[in-house]
Amino acid sequence: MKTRLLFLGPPGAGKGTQAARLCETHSIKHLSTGDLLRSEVAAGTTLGQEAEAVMNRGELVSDELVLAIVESQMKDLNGAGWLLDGFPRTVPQAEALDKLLETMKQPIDAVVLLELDDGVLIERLLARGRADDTEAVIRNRLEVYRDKTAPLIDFYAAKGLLISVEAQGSVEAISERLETALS
Ligand code: B4P
Repeated sequence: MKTRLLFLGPPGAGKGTQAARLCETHSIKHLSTGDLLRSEVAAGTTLGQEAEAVMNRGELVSDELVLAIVESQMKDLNGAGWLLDGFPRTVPQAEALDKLLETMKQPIDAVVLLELDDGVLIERLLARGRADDTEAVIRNRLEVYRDKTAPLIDFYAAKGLLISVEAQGSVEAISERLETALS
């Protein structure tokens, strides 16, 4: 089983949902930059105040801010396995992660790309109804994904790390597909 993982995919593909299940089953540390940013917002920290407006517009929080959060969290990682969910989201974030993992001597085992049609993504997110889940904001997030995050597909494919998983269907069916792909 591969246990040093990145989850990549458009907003609403189910990265958070599937990452939580996989990490629970295999006792892997789950690190979601979305969740970490939302905790900062809820706690009303300076960082959270800076991030909130950006997230509610469907834009990406600055690379500097996200990298500072990730670096501090990764200090606590041990060899037991980790899953970075929603990070990296830009090429500079991916390059910074490469450097960090090199110093930690913990190479990535696999990058999972969850693939899903825009129509289903929009339906799922509208049903979730978070502050950043209005139709106009979702459309902006999809555009930001294509522009800033989708280039990472080629970035990781070139390293031979990319595994694509169809993210259509029930949560259980997708979990089974993932288990098979990573075993
Ligand atoms: P994230 O928190 O990463 O969330 P997401 O991409 O919107 O959703 P995800 O793919 O995790 O979908 P989920 O499982 O929740 O990002 C939010 C924001 O944070 C970003 O827009 C950005 O502003 C900021 N951010 C985060 N990381 C950043 C970074 N590295 N750099 C800069 N900014 C960053 O599923 C969605 C919904 O579908 C849920 O309601 C779920 O219950 C449902 N669902 C899941 N699987 C389903 C299935 N199989 N069938 C039906 N429904 C399903």
